[in-house]
Amino acid sequence: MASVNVENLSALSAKHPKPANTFTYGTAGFRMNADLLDSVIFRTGILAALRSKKLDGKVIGCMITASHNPAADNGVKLVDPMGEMLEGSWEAHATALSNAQSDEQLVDYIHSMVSSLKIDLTKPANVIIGRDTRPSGVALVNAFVDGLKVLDAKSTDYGILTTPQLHYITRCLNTAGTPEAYGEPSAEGYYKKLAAAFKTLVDGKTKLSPLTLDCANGVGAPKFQEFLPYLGDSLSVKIVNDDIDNASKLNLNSGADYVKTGQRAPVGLKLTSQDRCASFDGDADRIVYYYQDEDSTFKLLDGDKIAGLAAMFIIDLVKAAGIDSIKVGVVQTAYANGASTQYLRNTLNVPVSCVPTGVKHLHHEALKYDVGVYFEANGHGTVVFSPSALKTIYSAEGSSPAQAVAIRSLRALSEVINQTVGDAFSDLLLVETILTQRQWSPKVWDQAYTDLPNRLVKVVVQDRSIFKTVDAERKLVEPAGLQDAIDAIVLKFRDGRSFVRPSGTEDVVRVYAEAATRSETDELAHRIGGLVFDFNSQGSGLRPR
Ligand code: G16
Repeated sequence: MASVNVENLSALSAKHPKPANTFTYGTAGFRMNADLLDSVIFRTGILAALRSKKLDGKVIGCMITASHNPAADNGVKLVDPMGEMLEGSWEAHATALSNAQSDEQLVDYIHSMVSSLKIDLTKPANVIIGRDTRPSGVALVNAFVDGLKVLDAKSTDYGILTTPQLHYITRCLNTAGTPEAYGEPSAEGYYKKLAAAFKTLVDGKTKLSPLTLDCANGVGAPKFQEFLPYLGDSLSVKIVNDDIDNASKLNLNSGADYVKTGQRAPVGLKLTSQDRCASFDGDADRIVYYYQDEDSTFKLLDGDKIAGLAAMFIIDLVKAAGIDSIKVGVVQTAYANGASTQYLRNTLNVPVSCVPTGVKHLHHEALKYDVGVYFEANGHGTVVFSPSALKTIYSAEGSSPAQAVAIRSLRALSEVINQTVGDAFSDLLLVETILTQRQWSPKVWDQAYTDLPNRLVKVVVQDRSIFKTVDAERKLVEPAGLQDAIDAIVLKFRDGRSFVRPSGTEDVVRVYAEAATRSETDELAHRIGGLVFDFNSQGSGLRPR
């Protein structure tokens, strides 16, 4: 088939009419109220088939999820063959296909891609599909499969999975039988790989007290339950917020985003001073930890704290293994707490890069290091080992028993970490490994540095698309004048820092603020939020303050 079968496309497309809305492939794919998604997901199916054909039939992943968003939303993201996010340049094609106004425009765009990207439509296409627990997921999978049928793509539906499991399986399928084979391509294979590595890492160490795990009433709950038998008695976990039968409870007053944004414990979890707690988000690709201090203060251990812990541990391990030629680097976004960046640069002496929000940006930057630790403050991140670092780790023998132990730990660490994408299960095991090996409480972990007080607020505006940023999202260039007004306010606050950017997953503008004290931070966030709201809701420039 050298061109699209237009009759077939029209028949399938008629089942998925496009509403009047304009769509954009955002921070993590298309994401919005599920009622608007049918045509978008159908067309994303066409794109997935084209992507697979372009890559000689390699398996492309499709995850139907809206992650941390409310239950009424849903979304779709595509996964490239090695388990990473869809190549950036294809996002524009996804956006264009989703906005084609007619079948003719759709066919024309497909043909323009075929010709400009030299896609051979006679090649096979293979796509796998996973979804989270949202009730809207089933119909959206069907819409996606209809899109695949336009180009005769072969699909396998893996049903309910966490997002990172879908990334893992995609990579396993594409590397099977090669020297880079990543594991068995199934949820079971994933559990076995992670559990075996974790058991090696904590072998012979005194077990920690049980961890309380908030699963946001999402897919992480049944999947972690499924995972527990593989971990055996190596780890004790008490799962809370596991009600996936009541869809409206998904992410409601619970989960990593709620805990990070509100800096408070989720519902369904009574925090006491002895507890070590963690929260997943709705599709289990983010995790944050927390505990309560003796004076009953809530203490958050977010993605920045996890990055600091992981970097510290890996640096120590490569030294202990006698292979400190391996250099560690850390990637953050503008949301990283200023104190965390200072700790990484000045105490751990590691290079730190800052990139725009979205794990796709962090992942690419992290690949530049031998071992790249990347985490967003919201708890989304992982560690990637370069092929040469892995070669060094796997060929090292060590000249003392202590070196041999460290080498064994590094190998197991590269297995316990899901290197395809941020993964709450795998990150949990990484943190538990370090705390177990060090016999640290969360409080000891927290002592590495003290966070500057910070506040994240969402501002609902008329049109978030008018907000344009540069400098890794730290400065606004549009609307004109707004950045100057922000700067003028920030100057009045001790250690003040604030930036404004449009969300790529929710219909809001996010405002981040940091200052010397909690009350100054709250005031700064409030004033910048007010500025943004006034500007866009009135559409008439800045209100004098
Ligand atoms: C997604 C992305 C993250 C990003 C988050 C918020 O997370 O994968 O990298 O930090 O959205 O993005 P934004 O501020 O643009 O809304 P998730 O867990 O929702 O898939």
